[in-house]
Amino acid sequence: MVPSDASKENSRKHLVSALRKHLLRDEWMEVAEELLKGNRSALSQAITWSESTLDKHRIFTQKIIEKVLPHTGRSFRLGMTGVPGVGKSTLIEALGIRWIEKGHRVAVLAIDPSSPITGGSILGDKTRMETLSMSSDAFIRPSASSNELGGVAAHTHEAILLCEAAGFDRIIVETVGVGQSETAVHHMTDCFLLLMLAGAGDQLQGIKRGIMEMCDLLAITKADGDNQNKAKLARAEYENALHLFPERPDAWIPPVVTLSALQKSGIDHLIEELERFENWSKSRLWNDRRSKQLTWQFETEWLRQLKIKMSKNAAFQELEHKILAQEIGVSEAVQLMLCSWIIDADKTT
Ligand SMILES: Nc1nc2c(ncn2[C@@H]2O[C@H](COP(=O)(O)OP(=O)(O)OP(=O)(O)O)[C@@H](O)[C@H]2O)c(=O)[nH]1
Ligand SMILES: [Mg+2]
Repeated sequence: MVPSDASKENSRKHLVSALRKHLLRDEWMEVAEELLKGNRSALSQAITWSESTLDKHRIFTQKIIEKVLPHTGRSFRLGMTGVPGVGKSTLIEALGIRWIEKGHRVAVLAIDPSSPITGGSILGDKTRMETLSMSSDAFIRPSASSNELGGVAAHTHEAILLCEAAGFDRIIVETVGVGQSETAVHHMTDCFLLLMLAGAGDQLQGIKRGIMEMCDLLAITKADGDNQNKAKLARAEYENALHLFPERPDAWIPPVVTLSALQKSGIDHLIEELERFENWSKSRLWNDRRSKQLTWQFETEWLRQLKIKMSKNAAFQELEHKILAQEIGVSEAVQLMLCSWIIDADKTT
């Protein structure tokens, strides 16, 4: 029997779709396999896909993450923050090199929603991390440009997992100390390091209490030359301030160290304190903190995706207008929205 035109067309479509699936599969699979071998180009490619808004790339990312997930989680995730110019990049260079000398592999990620134009503070900064960026045991990546913190947070979380799968066991997540991004970094790391300058005006006034409460370790930077004495004084002052905070659930008292990244002094002491914290944490609330990281990520991500979906929804826009026209209260509007949503979901099941 001669096949009809319709059935020929069907089998052609079937073949094309099977071939496309095969090619797509090969593309992400190859990157995932290379990434697991520690290939930095594959890691870069995977992170680029994870930052893309194309559906195809989202699918690639989900597939890759699913494949590499069993190989993640075995790193020390260090969050680092401090005002512009405090010395973050210079410290990352010194700390990263020292860690590599000790046999680690170091990944540096930036989270900086405040500068969508420069794409994160790291971009213009690679010159301050010249030696580190040339090492084959280092990987440096600026954050995706985005105005929106939730988006950057999601990308950074995925980037952390991908770096871990590629064998990086020391991950530094850097942020400029401007508002919300510290909270995001705190939520996605095991240890939060706050960098402070000595003698920068009225010392304790300038820092938000919230950030000091979040930090696990505080470092006074640029403790060299004439600045050494000021740095010592500042250390005593911050130690006192930190003692006044309520006791933490893990009973850890954040230590204050002084260092000079330029002269490479105090770096080993910082590493010792980081290791002391890691050990302390591992014998106490490590798993709890990791679970909280995932819960926070889950909540942030579903809210973000929900917001994107809702902003295109006609009923949502109508309710928003009614709220602005003061025809309806916010709480009632949300309730109506959820009700119509549940009814819609029921209809489709
Ligand atoms: N004296 C001294 N200067 C330092 C030290 N660390 C950094 N600097 C200088 O401080 C300036 C700022 O250093 P960065 O490392 O770029 O600071 P940053 O925090 O990364 O700055 P942003 O990327 O703008 O947020 C540079 O001129 C550095 O050379 C240090 O340990 N001692
Ligand atoms: Mg910098």
